[in-house]
Amino acid sequence: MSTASGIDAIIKNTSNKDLLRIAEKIQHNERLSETEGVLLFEKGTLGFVGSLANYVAQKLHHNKVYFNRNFHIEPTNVCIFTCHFCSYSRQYKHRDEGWELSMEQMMDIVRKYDDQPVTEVHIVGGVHPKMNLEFFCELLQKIKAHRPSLHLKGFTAVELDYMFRKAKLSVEEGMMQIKEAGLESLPGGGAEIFDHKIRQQICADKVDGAGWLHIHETAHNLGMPTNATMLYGHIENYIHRIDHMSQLRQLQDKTNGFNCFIPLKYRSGDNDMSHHGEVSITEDMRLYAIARLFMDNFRNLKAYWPMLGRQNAQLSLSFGVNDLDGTIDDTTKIYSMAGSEEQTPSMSTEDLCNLITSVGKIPVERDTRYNELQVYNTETIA
Ligand code: V47
Ligand code: SF4
Repeated sequence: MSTASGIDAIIKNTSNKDLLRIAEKIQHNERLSETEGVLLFEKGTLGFVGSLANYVAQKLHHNKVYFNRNFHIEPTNVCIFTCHFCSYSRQYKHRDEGWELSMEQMMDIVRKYDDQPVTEVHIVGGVHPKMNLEFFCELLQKIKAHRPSLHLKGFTAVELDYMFRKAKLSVEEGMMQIKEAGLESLPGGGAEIFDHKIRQQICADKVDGAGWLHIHETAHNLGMPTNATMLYGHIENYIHRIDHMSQLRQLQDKTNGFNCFIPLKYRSGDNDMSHHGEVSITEDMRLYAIARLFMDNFRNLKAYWPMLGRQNAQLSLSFGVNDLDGTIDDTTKIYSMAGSEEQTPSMSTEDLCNLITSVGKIPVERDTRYNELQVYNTETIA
């Protein structure tokens, strides 16, 4: 644990004057510049960034680690876009190799959870040319009618951009329509890396960084919280990571509409970029820690365990992470298809709580907006 005396020790033992200045800034709650962010990637050892990140996370959350009870609906993996890192999608011409769920099949998934205390459904998938705004508004209305208390989180900015353009609506008009149908918040997908040159090389044909940010800003202005992601560990460099986080930090200053930041590690299984391989666990932990230090206006840093693997997600709790997402079952395929160790990602509440308590932290069930629903202690874990 990095306590106040812990940070004094870090400061005392740091000889590099730039790193020392960073540690002092963290101690005094001052914002890091982009140059300092890049410097942390270049010079900050795992021990240095990890201790500082732990200090910040402890100050914000003490020992609490959040999770929620949710399930996923993935309407289709047929997609008109051709992101080179994606192992999940199938082109429209090869749609017989993929899946396309009907309205009834999706409602069957919702009904499967009728007796379970889930609070959120996360709806996300490929961009199918025949699944349009009208279709998804009907789905949202049906789910709300069936279970009004379920929070509807859905659709990446990539899916929304396509739906709105196809319906010939502005982002503002489209967002109002889908909110009216029941959508309450947006997941963070589709952000990848905002830098134009890198984006052109990995996912040229979908909404660009400015478009992604505009969709999220519009949602925030309508009172809908959203998440933010960053796909890292492929062809980007440290400057691109900091630029991405900086753009998110600026929007958060303006709207305060982001719930959390979720770094997504590029997984190399079975896609066009497989030859790039994957970054090491040390690099993952350094990234979480630096995100915690740089993104000073994001309270919540999430490690998405189905992507990272549960042991690495557990490790990240000592590097600034305070959220492990949810008790998802095997309805999410995006990472198992990209080579994650989690082939059928499912964890019971008990498993998740044990994973958290075994590193000395306190599991707290939250809702989508991070209201605390239940603080677990050893007696309440069942
Ligand atoms: O945008 C696709 C990523 C994202 C790969 O908001 C890959 O709570 C790694 O955004 N290796 C979609 N990542 C998933 C997503 C998400 C996940 C969990 C929680 C939330 C949330 C959002 O998955 C895509 C892309 O960045 N992705 N392929 C891959 N091979
Ligand atoms: Fe389609 Fe999303 Fe895969 Fe890109 S990442 S190809 S938008 S499913």
